[in-house]
Amino acid sequence: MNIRIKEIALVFGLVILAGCQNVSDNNDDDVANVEKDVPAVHDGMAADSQNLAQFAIGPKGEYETEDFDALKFLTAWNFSNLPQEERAKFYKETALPDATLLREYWFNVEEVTIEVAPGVFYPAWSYNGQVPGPTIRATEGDTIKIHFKNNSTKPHTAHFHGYHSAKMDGTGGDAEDKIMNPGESRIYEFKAEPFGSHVYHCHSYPVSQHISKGLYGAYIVDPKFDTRPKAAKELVMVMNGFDTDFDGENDFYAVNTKAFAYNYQPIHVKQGELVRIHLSNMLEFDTINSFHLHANFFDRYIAGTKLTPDAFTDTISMGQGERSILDVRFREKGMYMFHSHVSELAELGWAGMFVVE
Ligand SMILES: [Cu+2]
Repeated sequence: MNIRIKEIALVFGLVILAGCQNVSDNNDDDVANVEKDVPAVHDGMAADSQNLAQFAIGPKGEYETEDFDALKFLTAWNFSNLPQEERAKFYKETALPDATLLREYWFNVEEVTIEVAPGVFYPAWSYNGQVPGPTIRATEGDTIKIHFKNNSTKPHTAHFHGYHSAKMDGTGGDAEDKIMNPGESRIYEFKAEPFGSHVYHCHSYPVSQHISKGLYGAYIVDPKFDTRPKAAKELVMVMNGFDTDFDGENDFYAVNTKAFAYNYQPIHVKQGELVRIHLSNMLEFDTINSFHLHANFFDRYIAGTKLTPDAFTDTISMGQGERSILDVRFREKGMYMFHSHVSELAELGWAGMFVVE
């Protein structure tokens, strides 16, 4: 981490602390307005210096573009974020005789510049122009058919976690499993199974480069017979990061790409309702990532592949490629932080806020 990045980390770290001071007031603009709330100096020099420092440095800058709507991404799957006419170009459902669905997706690999922190732009490789890529969602037993086109300048694939044949692996390992050169197209087809909260990503080589550049997304398979409590709200969170100076280390971290996205725009939920988070870790370069929720506990379903929880906790750690479903009911109204409990990652962008109403 270079000195400039450390300075940004300090500023963002203070943003988090400043955000904590506003729990009593649920105005979305609070975090951006903390500089107005500098406290008066009281007795006790050291404590006041600390307070002043934490309040005097507020968030620096605003996002310059609206290239990716991190709030919409939370609840968008199967291209549901697009207007119907546009959506039909990328997603199609067909009922099959066995009462399952054929779900077809059109995936284009494109090179795009994305804003990963206010004023910080990153040359990404993307599925359909966005990082993370579009969330795929099906019911166990459905058929997934991906119409894959490489519209970029490097060879790419799509490798889905879940059951599939070797020729659909997206790794080039099978004679029929071709890595797609620039301009080439192919189809990936497989049954949606097992149920769980999975991921997909490019498996072209070096994989570390193709993942760190942004080629990944969430792939959710709902159980055919679901005995879990029904969720009132479901949220897709992909933990990621960006090496903006290309030194093999991440400089910014996030859930869903934009550093502090949910500090700028907190996630609104209702007291007592069941909120289900599909959490995955697609962070390259760092060996561990984590999720911590303040003042509440959640049921954790590892990989979402069972109908009974594996743990009841407020903090989990996951390596790259791991997933969990987190079921939480917020007990009290107010503003609650969530962030990586790897503190450095939180200070560099992987932090956000829930507003419980
Ligand atoms: Cu790739």
